[in-house]
Amino acid sequence: MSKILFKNARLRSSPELTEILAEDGFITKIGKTDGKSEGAEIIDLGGRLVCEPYCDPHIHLDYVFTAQSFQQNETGTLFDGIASWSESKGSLSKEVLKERAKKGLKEQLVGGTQYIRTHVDVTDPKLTGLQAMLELRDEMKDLAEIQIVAFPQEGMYSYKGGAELVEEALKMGADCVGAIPHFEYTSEMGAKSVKKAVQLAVKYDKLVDIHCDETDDEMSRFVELLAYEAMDNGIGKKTAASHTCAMGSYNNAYAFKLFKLLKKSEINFISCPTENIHLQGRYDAYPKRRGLTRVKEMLDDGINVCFAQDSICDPWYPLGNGNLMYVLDAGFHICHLTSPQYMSHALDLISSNGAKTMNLGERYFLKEGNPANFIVIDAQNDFDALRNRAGVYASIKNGKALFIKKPTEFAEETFSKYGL
Ligand code: 17E
Ligand code: FE2
Repeated sequence: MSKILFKNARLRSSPELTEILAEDGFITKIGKTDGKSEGAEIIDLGGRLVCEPYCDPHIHLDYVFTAQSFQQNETGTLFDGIASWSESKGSLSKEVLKERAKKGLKEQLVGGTQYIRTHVDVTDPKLTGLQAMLELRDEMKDLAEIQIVAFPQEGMYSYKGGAELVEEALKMGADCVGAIPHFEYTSEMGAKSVKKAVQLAVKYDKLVDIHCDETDDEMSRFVELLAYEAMDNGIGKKTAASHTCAMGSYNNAYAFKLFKLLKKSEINFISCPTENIHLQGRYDAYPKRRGLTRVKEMLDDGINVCFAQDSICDPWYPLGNGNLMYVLDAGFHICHLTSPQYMSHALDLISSNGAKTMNLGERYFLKEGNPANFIVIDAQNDFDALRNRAGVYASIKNGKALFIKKPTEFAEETFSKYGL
């Protein structure tokens, strides 16, 4: 039987220090443990902030670290990213895909992420990427919970047999249905793909996550169809719209009408700030659009929005390291979230809002009776964490530390001489 007492923990909900007792991988007490902690191993958190693990609901682990070996994306557009990937993807073996994905996953884990949704390209008759990710999901289950999206990168209908490959991937064990309506040859094909995705989700009891309107084209309006179809089929909460960049270009008259439906449908939104500030605006001269969805306005309206990494060194985005704190920092700036009401809850965007999107349910939260999964952040509160882009000091999974970093050691005599 394992028993660990985490002392001097600071919860996000209160500035007072407290204690967390984990027994056999579960949280048995939050608060003063008195006699209950006798015989426990003690880990002193030094007053650091304890938070539910970060969630990254949008990453492409089958794409990571391909940027350098593939044709350079000179224009930096989404479409040239897809062209570069399409040209070379056939050269990747399952083993290579898995090795690269593991490297990406490790960066995510070290950044404090424990819940991951990976969008896997299934427009490949051999479904090599899918097989690699299915194996990865099982092999890594003690380190991270991974959801797999059957994502037709080259289209459900523009790629021959795309819709069938998505269905096959769901039968093989993918957790979510994907689509890419703005990339299909015609808007009719795009609409058909959205309807098909929802139909497949209902048929196989899966979640939905669509790459939706990832373009500055203000005419790209698939999100309204997705929201309606999800609502009409009773799966709004199980549905996510990723990117929705075009919403940043909609006129306000349309956006206000749209928001009523989005709210009612209860679908979730995933914004990828670093990728979309990089990919969008590429066809603009000045003024140049930011290319992000309406994060602030949706939050104000009570619509669930979260941030995600999307890429680690792939044909779409040459940087990225899986550290969601950097993504959060970028998103806060780009979306004008830098005022107290957002900054005091900043971490929600990379933790609980992502968990809601992933349909993790109550078991995700830091509560007595739940699995002891949490991270320890080098900060005192959300504002402090955001301002300092604070690092994750420790990540605890099922009561065991995945890592604990060493605290910074100051050159004492130098700092104290100056009274610091
Ligand atoms: N594929 C896509 O369609 N959009 C993206 N942002 C990435 C891959 C990274
Ligand atoms: Fe993506």
